[in-house]
Parts: sequence; structure tokens; C-alpha cells
Amino acid sequence: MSLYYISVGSNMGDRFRYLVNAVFDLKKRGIQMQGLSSIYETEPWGKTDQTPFLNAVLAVEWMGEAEELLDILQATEIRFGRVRHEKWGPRTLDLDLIYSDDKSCCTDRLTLPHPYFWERLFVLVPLEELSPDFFWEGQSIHNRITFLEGGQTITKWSHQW
Ligand code: A4P
Ligand code: MG
Repeated sequence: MSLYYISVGSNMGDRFRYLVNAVFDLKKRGIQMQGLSSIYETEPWGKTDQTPFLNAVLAVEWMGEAEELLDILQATEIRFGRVRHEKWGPRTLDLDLIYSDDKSCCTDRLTLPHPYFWERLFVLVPLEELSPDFFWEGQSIHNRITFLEGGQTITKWSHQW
């Protein structure tokens, strides 16, 4: 079994419902949930002229290949109406593989760890809840968040799972 962190995000329609239904759907497909972060409302990163996101991070256990897990995430995105219009554009549901405790890989379909995770407060703040001792390239997640703070607005959302 490998432990994976998955980032879940939505900024279209009933954002909360998309997040809740995504977790339900992933469980139904045999993915074992080990932890759910709080839900955060976050300012759009990368492409800033769009509405705010709800974001969270999930910790899951998975026995198969990382690309098989990506297949499940992409099928779930499509089931919930995800249409790929533009890079970093608005979406009903985005499920990204962020990090695995024992796997890294780079293929034409999957880069692990996710290439931008260390730049994104909407990933790091919820990830710190699940893994407060997380370290990357010689830096603690706590120090990284402190370094990025101020540049990206992120607030705990009023409703939780
Ligand atoms: N892919 C490669 N590595 C991965 C990985 N680790 N996890 C490939 C998931 N997918 C991975 O992704 C494009 C291709 O990346 C996929 O076909 C997959 O094989 P996509 O989801 O189709 O396109 P995208 O999401 O528009 O592009 P990208 O670069 O994946 O964007 P991100 O990283 O998903 O970022 N701001 C806030 N506040 N909150 C957000 O959730 N999300 C994004 C999207 C931008 N800004 C945001 C948020
Ligand atoms: Mg994506």
C-alpha cells in the first residue's frame, strides 16, 4: 500500500456538493480514505480572473500503479461534468495527484510529485493539517507556508464535510 495525497478543487456551480460527491465517488471505486483536511476557500492561482475555489486535500491508500489511480481521478472528474477548456481555467471538479510517500514518476500523463504543489497555498495549507511534519527539498511545510503567506488568500470555509 502506498499513501497518496490528492488535491480536490472546484470553482463552478455547487462547489461544496462537488467536493463531497467526489469523496463519495472515490470511496465507491475502492479508494481507501485515510484523512480529509478542512475545506478552504481560496483565491484563484495562475489564472486569476475567475471565481474563488473551494479546495481540500485527501490522504488515500492505494495498492495499484499511480497511473491507475490517476485514471480513477480523471473518470471521476468527467462524471462530475469536468470539461477541459483552458489551462488553469474554471472547473466543476479538479482532482490532482500531489505526492506519494514512496513513488515519484514522470511520464507523458503523470508527474509526481505534482510540479506546482510547493508553490500553492491552496495545496500546502490543507496538506499541513494531514502531514504537519512534511518536508520537501530541505524545507518544512510550515516554513514554506510562512514564506508564501500574504501572496495568496486562503480562508477556512464555513461548512465542513
Ligand atoms: N498530469 C500530470 N501530472 C499530474 C498529476 N500529478 N495530477 C496531467 C494530475 N494530473 C497530472 O491536467 C492536464 C494533464 O496533466 C492531465 O491530462 C494529466 O494527465 P488537466 O487537469 O487536464 O488540466 P489543468 O488542470 O487545467 O492543468 P493543470 O496544469 O493540471 O492545472 P492544475 O495543476 O490542476 O491547476 N487556484 C486555486 N485557488 N485552486 C485550484 O484548485 N486549480 C488550478 C488548476 C489552477 N488554479 C487554482 C486551482
Ligand atoms: Mg488538474
